[in-house]
Amino acid sequence: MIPLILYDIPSKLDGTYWSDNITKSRFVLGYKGLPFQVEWVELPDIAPRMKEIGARPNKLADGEEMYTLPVLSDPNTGALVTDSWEIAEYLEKTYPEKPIFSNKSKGLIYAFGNAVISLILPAAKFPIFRASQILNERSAEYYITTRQVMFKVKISEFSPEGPTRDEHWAIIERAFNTYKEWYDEEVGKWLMGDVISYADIFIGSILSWLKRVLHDNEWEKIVNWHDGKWGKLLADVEKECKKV
Ligand SMILES: N[C@@H](CCC(=O)N[C@@H](CS)C(=O)NCC(=O)O)C(=O)O
Repeated sequence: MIPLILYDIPSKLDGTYWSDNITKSRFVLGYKGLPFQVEWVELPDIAPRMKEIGARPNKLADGEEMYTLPVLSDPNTGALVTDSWEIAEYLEKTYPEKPIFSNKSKGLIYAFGNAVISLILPAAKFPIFRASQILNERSAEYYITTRQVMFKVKISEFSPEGPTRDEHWAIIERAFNTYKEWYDEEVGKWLMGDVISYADIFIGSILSWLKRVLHDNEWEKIVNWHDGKWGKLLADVEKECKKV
């Protein structure tokens, strides 16, 4: 089998990867045991590089088009797939062994992912601010400029220490309290009990992103909630998905 190619954004961190959306694809590839190589693309180079290889842009909520990563190229089939959800669907359809949407759970997991994001999104400016600090210089400059336009505030106002940061922490903690309630509905370490699914990969990718972009003492705070549940879940997902 020819290795697949995953297009990812580098950072200054050890191991380089950081983005939650791209980690979702890495985990699915790892879980399914598919060989792959990574091509690192700095943020300002995504659009020209994706145009060059013929990848399609993503559609944003407002209908605008934007080139985003992850993009996956599969030289075994000629497929070139944009967007982490479509990549998961493509890999499941093309390589059905070791399913990530068992028991026809794709629709439910799609809804689950949206629910997960909607709870944490109001605090996103905090991890986004931290992400701006771990990117390589060109990407950081691009990221800060584009996110300032997106949120219509200066990066220094994204999550200043004090009441704004405290509110972000309160939102994140409430989100994880709710995720915990959902996990508690089943016996077993995964959302679906004893079978790992894309739902766990989704949460695992968010945990991985938080662990990577936040400061160590900030990640420790999350690890200390719910008797260490989130650190353990991330370690379990990484183990199943052969941390790459
Ligand atoms: N819905 C997309 C979102 C992907 C996305 O937003 N990717 C970011 C990196 S995490 C990106 O490529 N941004 C490009 C830019 O900011 O120009 C997915 O799940 O793949």
